[in-house]
Amino acid sequence: MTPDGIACMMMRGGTSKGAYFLADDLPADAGERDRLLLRIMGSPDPRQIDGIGGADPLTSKVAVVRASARPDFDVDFLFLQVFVDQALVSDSQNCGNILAGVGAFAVERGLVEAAEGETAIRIYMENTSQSAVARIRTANGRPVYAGDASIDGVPTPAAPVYLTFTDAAGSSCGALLPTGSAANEIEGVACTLIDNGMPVVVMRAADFGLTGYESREELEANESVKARIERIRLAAGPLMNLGDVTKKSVPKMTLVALPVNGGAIMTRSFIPHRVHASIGVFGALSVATACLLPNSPAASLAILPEGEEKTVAVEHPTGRMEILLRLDNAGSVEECSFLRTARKLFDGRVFA
Ligand code: NQM
Repeated sequence: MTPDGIACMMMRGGTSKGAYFLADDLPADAGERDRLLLRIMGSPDPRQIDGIGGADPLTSKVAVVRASARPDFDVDFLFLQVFVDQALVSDSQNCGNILAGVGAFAVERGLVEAAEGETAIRIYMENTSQSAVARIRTANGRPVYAGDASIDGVPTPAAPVYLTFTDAAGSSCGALLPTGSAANEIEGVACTLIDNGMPVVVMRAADFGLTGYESREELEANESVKARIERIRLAAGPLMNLGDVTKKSVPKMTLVALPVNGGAIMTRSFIPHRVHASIGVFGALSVATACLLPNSPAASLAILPEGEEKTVAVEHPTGRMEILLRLDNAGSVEECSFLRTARKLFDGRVFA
């Protein structure tokens, strides 16, 4: 189908890994593009043996990037989740981890001219029609990947990538709290249905008879908890203006517990059928925001620093994700920043 292959760069973005493409190198027709991406990643197959996907939702991701025609942006970024064991490609969610590699990719492909020292790239996120600014290290016209910034979930330090968002609320649900309330009940479980960059249902682990400190493997082996969480997810979808979410990777389902590593809250996230090895960027932002809402199930467990500008550490199975939050006078999140890292892994041609 593609005898000469397609230009593709594999990058680690934050704690995820994906195939990055220029939009012009992929078919313009979405159906044709998705069929090609399934073939490239090797889906559907739990091992993705006949493709470059890593047999895990966190390593079966695609970034499609183009020079932006919008006046205030440098590039447009479309995120696509390629399901591992189903023939599905979804644009219904964004991904802040894969976003962390977009700035470097844009410089690598000549879409953005690099400044000396640091380059700020203004990114339009097509999935949610929202904006991000990524600040990356650059020298001699190229991205710098080596550095001493560490993020939990990645064993090697690398150059810092700072991501800043100012308009994350209601990314996919139309409102931060699509039901108008921070405290809802589904199947007898107290839930916050929230969207500050990612639709997430936040619930107390204790309400499932769990501690919230279980391993990814333990939770994935717990069939009755998984079935209950999926029932709640399917009920939450329409309440969050997401419609029937049977075939969607949102909302994410996050269980929270008291923090134990000096952070604000402990989490375990179902994304939605596997358990995240850490937590997504926007996922963490939505959970941190739920902690700020007085009547939410998360607020009763969260230990939050004082002040209108605060670092909230969301604990997860492999460490913590720190978010710098700036609140407005009403106590709502006005701006937030994350430290991530990214690394080019290979650049070549991929065959379908
Ligand atoms: O929430 C995984 C990831 C993500 C998403 C997922 C993400 C985010 O870690 O911004 O980054 O929740 O499916 O890549």
